[in-house]
Amino acid sequence: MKLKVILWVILIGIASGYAGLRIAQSDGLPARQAGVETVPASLPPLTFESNRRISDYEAAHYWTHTFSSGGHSMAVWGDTLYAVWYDVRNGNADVFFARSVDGGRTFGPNKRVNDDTTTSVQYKPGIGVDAQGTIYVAWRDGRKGNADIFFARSTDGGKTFSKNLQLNDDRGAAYQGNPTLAVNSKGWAVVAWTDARNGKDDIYMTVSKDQGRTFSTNRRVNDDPEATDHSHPSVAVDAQGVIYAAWEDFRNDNFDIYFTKSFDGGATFSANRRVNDDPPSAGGSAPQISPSLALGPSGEIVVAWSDFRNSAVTMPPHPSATGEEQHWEAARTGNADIYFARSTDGGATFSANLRLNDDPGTAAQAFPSATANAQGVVAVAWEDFRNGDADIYLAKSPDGGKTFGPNRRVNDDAGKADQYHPSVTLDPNGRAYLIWTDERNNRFASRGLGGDDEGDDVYFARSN
Ligand SMILES: [Ca+2]
Ligand SMILES: [Ca+2]
Ligand SMILES: [Ca+2]
Ligand SMILES: [Ca+2]
Repeated sequence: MKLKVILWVILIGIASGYAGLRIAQSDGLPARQAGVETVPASLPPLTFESNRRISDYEAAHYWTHTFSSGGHSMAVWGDTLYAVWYDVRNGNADVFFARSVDGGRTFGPNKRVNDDTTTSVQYKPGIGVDAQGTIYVAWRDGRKGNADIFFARSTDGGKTFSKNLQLNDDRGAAYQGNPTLAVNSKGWAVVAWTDARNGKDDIYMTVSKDQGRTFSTNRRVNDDPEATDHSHPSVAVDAQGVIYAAWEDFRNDNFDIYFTKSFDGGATFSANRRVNDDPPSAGGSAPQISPSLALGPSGEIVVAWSDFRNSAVTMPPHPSATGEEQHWEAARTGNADIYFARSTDGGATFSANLRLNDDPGTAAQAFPSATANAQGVVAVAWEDFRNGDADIYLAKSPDGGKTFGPNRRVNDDAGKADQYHPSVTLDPNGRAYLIWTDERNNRFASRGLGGDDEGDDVYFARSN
């Protein structure tokens, strides 16, 4: 698998004339500058407990991924934590679930969520939990011979999951993938995904207003039916049922982050709005990808994404059905940064974009996961190459995203292994919980020698 990925990266590099491949990112810069700490008074220093492996197969024995569109594959409910990912321990990719009932000190056995008995593949799950503790999971599923969006829920805290339900309502064999899921306190579940039923990639959505028993007719979210590429959505729904969505959008012939909302439960959507503020003429061709959206307690809408405005990288559109690995590797090239914007007027306007990573170098930052709690704490996690290999970093805001404390490294391994695809969630006290894909137990990857074939693990950390 690694060889294939490297080949793709080389091909992309040749095609785009870009020479700054991942190998060139070991710039030897220190992890962070000394003496620039700017912790807001209301935030204690951000430190983490020892990392824990939560995938329960033999370490580094299979490949796994914690990727979920929008970076929402971890959820918290009281002292209980839920995480989902996919791995190949059964010889084909399945969705797995783990639960901790003690705030992350220990996790129970991993549980498979998909109920097919074939060798079909299940990918990229997202998770949510409502105020009653009902757990919702959506993922991409190949059991019908093409990519579809499937769903299950658990009303017993994850002991059992419901019979799986297909959410996309098209007939035929079109690609559906990269689902993202959000729930609100009254048991609405919103699922959006990339959908090729019209012959190119659109964003589609469905909504359940009965705790996941039934779902609405699918609706297209993007308002430019002629344009080619829309992918990687992230959604949120507030207590009143207003739905918010962001995604990466190629309507301007380069990737931008677009946003919309729905006041009628996902039947209709507002005019789509661009969130990134780089000017179209100067650097406006820079790709913005991988949005993650969350809601604050006072109606704040926060969005984090990966941004190439400080980099020479261009990223062509690609069919989601075949281009995901290319896209993942391209997202990790150049001087990609994590950018952030917030809206306090319901998405009518967004703030000036803010760069969240505080490294002085030109390393890549990619795949942000944004979350907010009911007290207005915002956290954003991402994968970060400032130390030469991929690490997980986190930045936290005490004030709904107005200001952020310094970046903190989350993973505690000493080697050169890569850590990928974080998801973060916050409890009411502002404690952060994260999962990610970790190669530290891979004896080749931990020495910087590659070797995905040896496998990787799902790791977890919580902040102090
Ligand atoms: Ca399909
Ligand atoms: Ca752009
Ligand atoms: Ca960067
Ligand atoms: Ca690392």
